[in-house]
Amino acid sequence: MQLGIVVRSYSGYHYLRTYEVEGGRWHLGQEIECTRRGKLKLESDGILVGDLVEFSTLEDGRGVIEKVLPRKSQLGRPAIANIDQLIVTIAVKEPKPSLLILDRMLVAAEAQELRVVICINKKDLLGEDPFYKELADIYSQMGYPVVYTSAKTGEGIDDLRKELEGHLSALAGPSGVGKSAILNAIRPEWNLQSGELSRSIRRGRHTTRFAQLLVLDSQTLVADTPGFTALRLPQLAREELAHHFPDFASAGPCRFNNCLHKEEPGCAVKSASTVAPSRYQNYLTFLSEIEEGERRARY
Ligand SMILES: Nc1nc2c(ncn2[C@@H]2O[C@H](COP(=O)(O)OP(=O)(O)OP(=O)(O)O)[C@@H](O)[C@H]2O)c(=O)[nH]1
Ligand SMILES: [Mg+2]
Ligand SMILES: [Zn+2]
Repeated sequence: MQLGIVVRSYSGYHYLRTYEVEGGRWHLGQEIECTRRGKLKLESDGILVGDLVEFSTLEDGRGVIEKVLPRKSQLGRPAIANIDQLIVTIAVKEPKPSLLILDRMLVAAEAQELRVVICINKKDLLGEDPFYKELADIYSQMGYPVVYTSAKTGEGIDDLRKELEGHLSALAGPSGVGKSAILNAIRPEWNLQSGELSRSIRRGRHTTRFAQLLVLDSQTLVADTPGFTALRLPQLAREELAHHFPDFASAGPCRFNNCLHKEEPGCAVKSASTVAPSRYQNYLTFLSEIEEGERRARY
């Protein structure tokens, strides 16, 4: 049985690159078109891009996926398995960045214990607006690398490429922020489709329809993924949420050790000068969404 990593899927076919691991290093082989064994026991959500599989080969050179190996990580949006790093991508000005969506992506990444890089694209549109400096400061103080890029001028593209090296990453972010354009700037031969924003509302048009893994070198894979306009939180218990806010950890102990950082007296998070107001507000929003979901599940 051979091993493969799924790089893209459509209309019932899965395309994978064969691989072997030797001394912790990947050796990628050729691309194989596969179907799946009918009685294949599936992980949840079927076969995802990034899945590591065992496959057998048919006489015509095509393959049959026999088994999906246990996943090291799994995201719902973008739907991808086994990445170790998420490049959380937003854009300057268009589409207008939403800290709520940014923080949702970060919670999803933290819940899967992924390394995170924040990429602020369209740097060429930056101008003097202090908002972006504040934004970069908030997140770099939390320990996330923040990289400014411009797929248009090429600025910062090398910095991002360095962050990718040696990782299995995915670019994630709203439609139209330039995920595909950034990857084309890294490697023009990829020739990914990149699309205009809608003229009136300056939003993306969901140009990328399927996730696909691209090979930068044998140790570096990166996925282009479809953008979204809205994003739900992963399934979490209310007590868990604060664990996925790394900036809350430095706030010191609250009076109650089961503090949800809402209205409790002696809450250290609520009064912490190291927690940005937008972060705390978004935490409260997420907490009420989780509580609402728990209430609905009960009835
Ligand atoms: N000014 C400027 N425009 C950019 C930059 N990067 C991308 N764009 C433009 O933004 C638009 C959207 O780019 P895409 O690469 O399609 O965005 P995407 O994130 O892949 O969008 P989806 O595939 O829909 O998720 C295109 O018109 C690009 O030319 C940039 O750095 N600066
Ligand atoms: Mg795209
Ligand atoms: Zn508290």
